[in-house]
Amino acid sequence: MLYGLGTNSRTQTIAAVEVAVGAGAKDSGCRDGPAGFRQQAEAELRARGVTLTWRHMPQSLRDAGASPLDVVASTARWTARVTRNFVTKDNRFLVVGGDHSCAVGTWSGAADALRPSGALGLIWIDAHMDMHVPETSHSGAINGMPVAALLGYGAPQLTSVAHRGAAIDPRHLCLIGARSFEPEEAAFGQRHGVRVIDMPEVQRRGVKAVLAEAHAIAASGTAGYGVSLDLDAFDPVEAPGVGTPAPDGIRAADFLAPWSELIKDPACVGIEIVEYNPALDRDGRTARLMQDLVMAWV
Ligand SMILES: [Mn+2]
Repeated sequence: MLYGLGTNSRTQTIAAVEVAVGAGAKDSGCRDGPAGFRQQAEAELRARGVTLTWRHMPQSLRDAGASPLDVVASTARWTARVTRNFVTKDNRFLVVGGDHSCAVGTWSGAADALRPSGALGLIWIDAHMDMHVPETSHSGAINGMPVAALLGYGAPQLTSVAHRGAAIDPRHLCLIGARSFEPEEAAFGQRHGVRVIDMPEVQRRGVKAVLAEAHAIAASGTAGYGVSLDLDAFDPVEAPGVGTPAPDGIRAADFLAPWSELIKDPACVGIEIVEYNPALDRDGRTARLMQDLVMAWV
C-alpha cells in the first residue's frame, strides 16, 4: 500500500534536531554524530534538493562534569521540549543522535504532545533491545535502557521526562532486528508483552513484511507513531561507524524502499537516527547510508 503521495516541489526542508549526547554510551564518540553527519552529508543532501534546518543542543548540556545520568536526563528534558513543540504544531522532525539514550527525550516529548488525542506508537529498529533497567544492566550504559524507560521502568529522571509514568504502551511498540541482547532484556520484553521481531525472523520473512507488521502495531489505535533507528541494526559492513556493532544485520538494499513507505505515512510524527560515531566510520560509508535514509523521506 502507498502511505502518502510524494511532492512535486524541487526542494524540501526537514526540521532536524541535534542531540549530541554521548554520556549514555561506553564510548562517548557518538556525541560527535550530528556534527559528523553535517560535515559528511549535508552538502550532498542540499545538492539533492533537501535542506536541513537545525535545532542545536545548547552547549551547556554537554557533560559539564555531571554524572552520565544527569547529562542524559537534562538532555532528555531539552529534547522532549523540542519534539513536543514540533508534534503540537504538526511538523515532522528528524532527530540525529547521539547515543540511543536520546530516544528517552525524543519520544517522551512526542507522546506528551499527542496525549490529548491518543497514544504514540513506536517502532524500534536496533541490533539490541535496549530494555535494561539499572538493576539488570551488565555495563551500566544508559543507551541500553531507553526502551525500558519509555515503558516507565528505570531511573526516575528518565521515566518522568515530560509526564509522570510511561510514555509508550507496550501494545503499540515493536522492536525489529534484535540479535545481541541479555536474557534479562528478553524476559522484560516478554513480561510486558512487547513484540520483538528478532533478526532471524527478519531474515526469514523479509524487511518489507516485518516493517508492515510493525506499522500495524504502531499505527493501529494510536494518534501517530515514531520510528527510532539505531544504525547498528544494519550490517557492520554497511554501517561500521557505530559504537556497538553486531554482525549479520539488515542490508540497506532490502531496507530503503519499505523504510521510505513507512516514514512517508502522514501518521509518522518523526524519526530518529542514532549511534553514529564518525571516528569509527570507514570511507564515509555510514554517513552515506544516513544520507540515503534521509532522502527516502522526501
Ligand atoms: Mn539502541
